[in-house]
Amino acid sequence: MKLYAIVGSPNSRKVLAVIHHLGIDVNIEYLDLSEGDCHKPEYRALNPNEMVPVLVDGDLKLWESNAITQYLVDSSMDQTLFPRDLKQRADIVRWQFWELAHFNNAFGTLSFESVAKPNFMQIQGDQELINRSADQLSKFASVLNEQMQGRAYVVGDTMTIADYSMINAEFFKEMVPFDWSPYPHLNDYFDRMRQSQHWLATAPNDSGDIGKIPSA
Ligand SMILES: N[C@@H](CCC(=O)N[C@@H](CS)C(=O)NCC(=O)O)C(=O)O
Repeated sequence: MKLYAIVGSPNSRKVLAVIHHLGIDVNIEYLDLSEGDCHKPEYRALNPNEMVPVLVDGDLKLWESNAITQYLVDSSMDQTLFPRDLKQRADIVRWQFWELAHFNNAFGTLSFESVAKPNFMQIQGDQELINRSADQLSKFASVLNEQMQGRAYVVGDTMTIADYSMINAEFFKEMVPFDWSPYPHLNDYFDRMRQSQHWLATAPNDSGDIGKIPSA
């Protein structure tokens, strides 16, 4: 199997953490953001969205990070990250849909406009989008905060792929213009998850490495 990824990309990190957690052998190819590798014809043939991550397994070219996490676990012997039990799976899939559509849509837009654009791309973020995404984030952060009260993981009693999906933008958490103080259970959860060994293993060594091909 081969995974196309970008160093520091939140959606790449969520898949890389699952690969690390499973301890499976996947060939990782990092793309160079500044060289526009995502937009080259050979890459567009793998993912017409021109985004990472993409997993290639034989004739399967799979994009969408959450789909990749599910496929990787189902292809392995692991019984806990994405259990076979239908109700547990539905719960995990629900939270993966929710993070993509709501929580991380807001958090991701806020991170991109307020942090990534000015710091990594030397362009100004869109203030209207910043305001709107911060507004949306406050609504969805409340939902996650409530869910995390008295719980260690989003679903069940052990870590699942829903957790790696949920925290994918943690790198940006303290950098975005957003008051996280009303969400103590969410904050505790992020603090625990960001220290977990498989997540930590996916962190860039240096923020200067983000988007670049790591030196061997
Ligand atoms: N829904 C997609 C989103 C993928 C995505 O947003 N990828 C970003 C990096 S985290 C990307 O490839 N950005 C490069 C670009 O847009 O040129 C997924 O979950 O895989």
